[in-house]
Amino acid sequence: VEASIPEPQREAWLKHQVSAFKDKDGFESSFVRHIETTLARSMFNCDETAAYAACSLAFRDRLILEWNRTQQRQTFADSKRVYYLSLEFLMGRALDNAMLNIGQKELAKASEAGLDNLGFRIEDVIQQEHDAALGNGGLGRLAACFLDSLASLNYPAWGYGLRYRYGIFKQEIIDGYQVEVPDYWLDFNPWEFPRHDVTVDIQFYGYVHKSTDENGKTVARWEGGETVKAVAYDVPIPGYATPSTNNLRLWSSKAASGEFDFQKFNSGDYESSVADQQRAETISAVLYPNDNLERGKELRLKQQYFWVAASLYDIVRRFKKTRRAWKEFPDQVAIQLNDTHPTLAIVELQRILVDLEGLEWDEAWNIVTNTFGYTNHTVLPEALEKWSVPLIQHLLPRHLQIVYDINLFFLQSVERAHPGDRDLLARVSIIEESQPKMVRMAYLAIVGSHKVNGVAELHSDLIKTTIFKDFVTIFGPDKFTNVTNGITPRRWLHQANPRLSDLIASKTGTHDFLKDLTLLNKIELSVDDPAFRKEWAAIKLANKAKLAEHIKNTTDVVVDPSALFDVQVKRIHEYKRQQMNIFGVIHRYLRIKAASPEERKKFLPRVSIFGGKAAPGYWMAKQIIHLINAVGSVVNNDKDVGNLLKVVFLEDYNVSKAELIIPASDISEHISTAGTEASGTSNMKFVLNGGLIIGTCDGANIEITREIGENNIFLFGNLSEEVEDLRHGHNYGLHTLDPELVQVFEAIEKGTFGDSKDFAGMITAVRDHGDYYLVSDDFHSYLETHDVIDEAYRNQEDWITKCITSVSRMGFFTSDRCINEYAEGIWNIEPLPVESAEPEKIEA
Ligand code: NBY
Repeated sequence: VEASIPEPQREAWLKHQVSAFKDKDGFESSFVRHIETTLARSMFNCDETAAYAACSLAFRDRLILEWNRTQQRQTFADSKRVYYLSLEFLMGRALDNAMLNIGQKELAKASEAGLDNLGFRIEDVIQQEHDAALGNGGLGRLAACFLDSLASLNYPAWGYGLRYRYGIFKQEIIDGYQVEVPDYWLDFNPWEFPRHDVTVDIQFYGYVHKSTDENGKTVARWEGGETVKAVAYDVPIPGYATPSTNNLRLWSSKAASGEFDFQKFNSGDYESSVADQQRAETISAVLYPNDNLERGKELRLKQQYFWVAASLYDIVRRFKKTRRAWKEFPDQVAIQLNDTHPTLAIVELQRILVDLEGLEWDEAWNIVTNTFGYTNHTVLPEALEKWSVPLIQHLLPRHLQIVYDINLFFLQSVERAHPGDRDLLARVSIIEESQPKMVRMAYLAIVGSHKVNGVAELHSDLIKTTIFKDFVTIFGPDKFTNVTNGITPRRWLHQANPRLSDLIASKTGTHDFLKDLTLLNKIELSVDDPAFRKEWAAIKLANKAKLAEHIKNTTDVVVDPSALFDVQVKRIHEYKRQQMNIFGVIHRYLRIKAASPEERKKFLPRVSIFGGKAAPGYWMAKQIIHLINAVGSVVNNDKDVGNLLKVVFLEDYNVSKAELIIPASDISEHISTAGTEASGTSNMKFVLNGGLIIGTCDGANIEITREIGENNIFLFGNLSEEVEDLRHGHNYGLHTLDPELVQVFEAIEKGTFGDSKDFAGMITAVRDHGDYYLVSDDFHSYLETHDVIDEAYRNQEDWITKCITSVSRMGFFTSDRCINEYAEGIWNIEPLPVESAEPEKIEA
């Protein structure tokens, strides 16, 4: 308020209001101006990198204007906001998305105008951009899809995350092994705005002083031992076909004393002043590259607190400006915790309210629990976060006291409701009585939130009946809910597969299905239209040819675009069972080899495509990558096999590669052990792009089947209810290996794919260590189902019918539907209509 321009001078401002380019000519002029001024280049030294920069800056100008207006509108309307706290935002590229969401890609793309007229091909310019890869996999990409939907649906929403200097590592495959290379992505990033004036000092370590105030009340004051500065970097998030442009705020860490400590420097202690600076900057330096594994590192805990404390300070500062009473906080603020990574926010808000704002414990706790919602993304025990009590004691001494108090009051209430049940108290205690003691973050998140949700129906049922069972008894079933995941059709259909998007629009009349995905059902009426079917098939073939070109360029393997493309791209993990897939490929290879030349003619040509990163410390995952590559080098060079089977591992799978690969798939694999994949979201992307899927009865596969019909999906394998008994059986020696799997193991052990010692771990895990992921139990059913797929693919007419029908029924899986469910069932917020109060109009 203090910084705003006084009334008499505003006229000059309004007269000079900046406006965005409106036509091709305006775009060209903005482009050239940025080349010549912002970038200090000219037509004599403008390469594709410069063209990308200028094009981005031209579109960014438009975006910023809407972004400012949206923020003004939201501040003026003063309605409830939602804050999405996520340690990961897997955004991918921004330029193409911005052009499409703003709806002005045509201006830049039209032939003989826009970029073309200036000497560039738009596709090449788009390719110049480095992915923003601040995430591992599904959890991070879900956060990015949610931001797109929140803006597209006009919800007042902010994302809060960390501005990692290094995102997920770049993967290189060298001699068949994964090698990790750092991902330095900030060289030129026109999509972020440093806010050097928006900073927060964050404390670590130190001591807690307790004293008694004039009313005899005990007050705690935490005096930190180390201070680090959080600097805000803002990223505009454009909505699709709406002016709404939301904000993603990423925090970067920096030494509190500025560049470095001048006092230390001047007194000759140069080294330690530099060391302080580096220690501070280390906090936001790198994304932890594990998915579904928690390792309890001190730096990770520092990252979590740094980010949570800066975000809460910011949120509370914004709330305090409205001068409302504290009890109204949950009417103005909803905070969603993306997994347990931000759970310290619960403790931090309680600390702010009690220690700094002087509220009574119960009043504060009421505000806290009404503010937070917690989303769980996994039931895997190794992925459930726990932090050691001594570590928290050391780093955040006051927070540990608050955690103990939260636990004490919680256990007291449990004791009142279930007197004498000592086992129950021990089971639900936030503190695990181990050596050392541990804080169970999921339990803390449940106790400190008003809603807990899983991410697909089966998963939400499982958390209620297994890992969080006791909490359903304590809080009742209504605290637990389901929001099945979704994906944004803007990036995952319109941007990734423009021809398919346009073909659909030609049948539905408009591109309105991108805002209301249920409108896809209209294309089912055209399922028998020969011209439509022909174009549908032509688009798939063209997408496959484009991927074949990429495969040729990056791996030297030549694949036939008319072969069946069988794709599994996702993080490499034993529970996702890429090992079962490659064992299946080996089985197919052995069958081809054993067949006579006559019999070989009956095989359907296949290309098996893999992609995905292994966490650097995940030895078994790396072995799986190595086996896939070893099988590829044997199979792809075997004259007996020819085009009947090719095996490809695509390096460095990321969001941009996904946009290339997914539209080119015929069959994709979603084959996790039943009950282990919380939802999966790429399953939705593949079906939406006219591919079919082979999958287990797990995660969202089950709901996809319900929507598209069981004739349109290839399900196989044991059900989640059977998993426990099967595992139990294995441990009591009732494990007889599937005979076809035995043949596969024999081939590997004979050295068919190189030194068999390299792959011994994968074999022993199944044969000797209890086959925890049930590879052998599901193997036969898996192979049979692939034979069914071969037969189905031979009948191209039926196949295309299945694809069209499936796409038409995918409307449910838009992230717009998820966001509306969260808004209504968890956040209690409403969209802010764009035609509502425009501050400049009112004030002018
Ligand atoms: O979240 C994924 C689930 O595996 C997938 O089934 C679901 O569809 C998706 C969205 O709900 N989980 C996931 O991607 N998890 C992580 O990436 C992750 C990252 C870090 C840690 C744990 C999990 N960690 O503890 O450090």
